[in-house]
Amino acid sequence: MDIRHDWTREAIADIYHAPVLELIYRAATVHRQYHDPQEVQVCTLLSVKTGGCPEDCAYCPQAARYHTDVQARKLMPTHEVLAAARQARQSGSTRFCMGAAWREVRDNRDFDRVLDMVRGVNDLGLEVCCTLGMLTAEQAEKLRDAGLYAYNHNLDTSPEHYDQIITTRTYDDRLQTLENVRQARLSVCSGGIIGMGESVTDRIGLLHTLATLPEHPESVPVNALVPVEGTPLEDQARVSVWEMVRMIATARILMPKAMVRLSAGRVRMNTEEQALCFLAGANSIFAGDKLLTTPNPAPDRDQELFQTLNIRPRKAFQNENPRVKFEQIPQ
Ligand code: SAM
Ligand code: DTB
Ligand code: SF4
Repeated sequence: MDIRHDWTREAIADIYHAPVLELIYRAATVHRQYHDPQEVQVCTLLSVKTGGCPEDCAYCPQAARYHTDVQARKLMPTHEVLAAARQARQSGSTRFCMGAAWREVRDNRDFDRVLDMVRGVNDLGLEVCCTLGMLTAEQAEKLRDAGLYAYNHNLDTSPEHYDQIITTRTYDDRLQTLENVRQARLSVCSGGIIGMGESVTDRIGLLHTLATLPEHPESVPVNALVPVEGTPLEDQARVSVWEMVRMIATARILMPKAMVRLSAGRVRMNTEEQALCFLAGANSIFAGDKLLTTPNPAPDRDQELFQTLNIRPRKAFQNENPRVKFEQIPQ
């Protein structure tokens, strides 16, 4: 099957609304054509700069304007970050993602320190990823030169629903950052969140935006909202596993080569539910008992999950190097 970039919303809706077992079967078939279904990428997240963020993302416990239990902290010292990265590698992670509660990257001393962190984590042989908010093409290039492998920047929801969730920046700002990241030949990680009160049409709209980008993101995180007390979305109802499955399966069919990441929300899913998500084409997870600020399944629970489902953690840098790919195939 060819990789398509011309998906219509109607075609995506037809896939999304297929009978769920048929949808899983189709997604599992695509998954097997492009990936080893026994292999799951294990990534670790670390919040290197927590809380105090000026943005108003309605889901986020790190926005300064909401009163949550998250305490704002300064940028972590590099040696502590590298100790956490070593620990992550020790426990089988091959990708290490550093998050900062920033609206955007600024050219200041903190950014220079993040560049040092990137160099250090890259030296450990881990795929380094950052999620630092908006950034310019020049900043993306600096990160790449320091050894960054991937940049995470989520579109979160559909263009229509965006201003219900965030008002302090626009969807176009988000798309511009993704373009800047691409221009620097970094691997792109971009996905969204379900369970924020969006309609199914919004979910289809998000998938449509991702699947019609000039190049599909190499990695697509699908998050279930973790409702946090003090945020405007604190009382949102939990999404059912079938909604996660439909989202993951549709993403897998639309973007066959991407790593589809079963991200936030695993803490409320049992083994059987997570197995359905892997069957539907998810092939990456975040490990470690914390995401950025909220809980994630304990390492021994994940070890059991991997044993029960006979899943193997994937090695680092197994994808073709996105930089090489970019150079070989002129755009
Ligand atoms: N400040 C940067 C930004 O917004 O791009 C990077 C960090 S931000 C916390 C990274 C992503 O985490 C968000 O884009 C959102 O998709 C996800 N996220 C944040 N809070 C969440 C929650 N409560 N539940 C699920 N996903 C969440
Ligand atoms: C993504 O899509 N999910 C991760 C990662 N990318 C940065 C973040 C989830 C955060 C969940 C809320 C928290 O722990 O603060
Ligand atoms: Fe800030 Fe990112 Fe949270 Fe939005 S999602 S409030 S930008 S840390």
